Amino acid sequence: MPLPPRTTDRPAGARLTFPTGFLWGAATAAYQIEGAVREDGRTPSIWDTFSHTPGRVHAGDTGDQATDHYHRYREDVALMGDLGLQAYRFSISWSRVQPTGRGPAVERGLDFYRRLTDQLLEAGIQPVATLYHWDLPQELEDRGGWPERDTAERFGEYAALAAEALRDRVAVWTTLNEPWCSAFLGYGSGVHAPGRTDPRAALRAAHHLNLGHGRAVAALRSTLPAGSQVAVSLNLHQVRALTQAPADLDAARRIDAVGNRIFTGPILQGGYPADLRTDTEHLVDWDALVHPGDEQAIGAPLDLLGINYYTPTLVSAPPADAVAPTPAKAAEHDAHGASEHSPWPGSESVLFHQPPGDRTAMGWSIDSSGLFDLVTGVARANPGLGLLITENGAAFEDVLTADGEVHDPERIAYLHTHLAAVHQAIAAGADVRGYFLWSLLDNFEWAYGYAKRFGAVYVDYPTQRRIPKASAHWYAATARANTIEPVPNPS
Ligand code: IFM
Repeated sequence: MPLPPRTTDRPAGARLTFPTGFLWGAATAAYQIEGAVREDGRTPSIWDTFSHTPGRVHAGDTGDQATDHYHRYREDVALMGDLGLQAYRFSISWSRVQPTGRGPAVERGLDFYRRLTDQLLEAGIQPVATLYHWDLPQELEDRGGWPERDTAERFGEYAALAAEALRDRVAVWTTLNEPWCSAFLGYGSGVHAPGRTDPRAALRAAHHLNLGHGRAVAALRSTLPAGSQVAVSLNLHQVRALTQAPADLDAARRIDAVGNRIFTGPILQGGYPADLRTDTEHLVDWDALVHPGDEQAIGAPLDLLGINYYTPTLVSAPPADAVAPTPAKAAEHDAHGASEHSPWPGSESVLFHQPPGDRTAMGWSIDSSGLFDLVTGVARANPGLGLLITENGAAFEDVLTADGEVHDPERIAYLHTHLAAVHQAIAAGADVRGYFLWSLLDNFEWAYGYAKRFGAVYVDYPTQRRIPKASAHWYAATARANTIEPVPNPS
């Protein structure tokens, strides 16, 4: 049943109120904020190794200290309380819980998450846990990493340990965060850890991440109390063709296949799409890679789907007379850093374009219509599935001014237009249950190190002082009111 078109039946100028119970939150990830990388039994993850490898991360930045959240979590939870957040999405560091990626849990590692979630619950903030936000224990990478099937089995085991420890505190879980980045930036373009550049390994990694998700869902279901909710967070690309020419439409189809449907196919639609298999059959033998029963395991029913959105993706076919693929060009616009290796196996020659208009400090174009189109499209394809926006936000060149404030009107405008798009999607029938701003704090932005600030709260790294930006105050007021003003000219 198609969703009705966008509704405009509100009186002009009326405020936009979100449904009662809409969850207002903020998100972070372990390696980006925790620091304390050698404490309480934690061992290196692939991001420790990668960030300590010269030339991999801007200015040689590492997550060794990050925002020191491991020691300052009480202060951070108090800040969340001041901002009126109702939910906090954090990730668990696998290397703290199971330092070698196998065997029994390290209680001291789990204790940190017990303390954090106790503190959240005391403050009336709902904890939402992500099991994997890109930080594979290095020892598992040394044994082959995500391109190896065993890593999926290890992930299922780790999920059971984490769930057992936190089952009485955490009711909402997501398995993986943005597996596209883990597979295709980690093993394809190599701009993320572990920095490998092998298209075959990237596709194998994607399947094993999916399988790991399936194993984790099974572990969570058998460990968590009834009523707990299980999800996955995908950075779905809102892919748009530059023109309606068949070749450009085919380029969009290809990127949709290897960017989105490689995950949504088996997770939500019963299996890998035939066109993806065809586009990549020169790289992997899908029949050998996907064992009998894998797609059923991966497709175990979910309670919620997490959607992470930042910017749309505009593509076209290469010119008919192009003599060679242009992977560098493609990678330039992969939204996570340039590489001469493509993160789009099998579709390396597709061209990526920068839409006109305003951009964030990441160079990502600002277009909230992409969020509306994405959410309504997902809702149409998955009737009955609850949706959460598990990440949305923007980096800008924030400056702490002499008055001790950070004035970030661009971020307020970004959040405003994107929240209006969420509201519009709900009005059009999408079952969006909540929104998590990325990010609570400025933090380690992966290959960009500390050069990009996504936080609603400014972090003065030398002193670790937290200063809520103007956008944090705006977001707090919005969350409290459960309402936004209409946007005069949405971007
Ligand atoms: O910082 C990242 C986050 O870890 C995953 N999603 C995108 C964010 C901004 O790049």
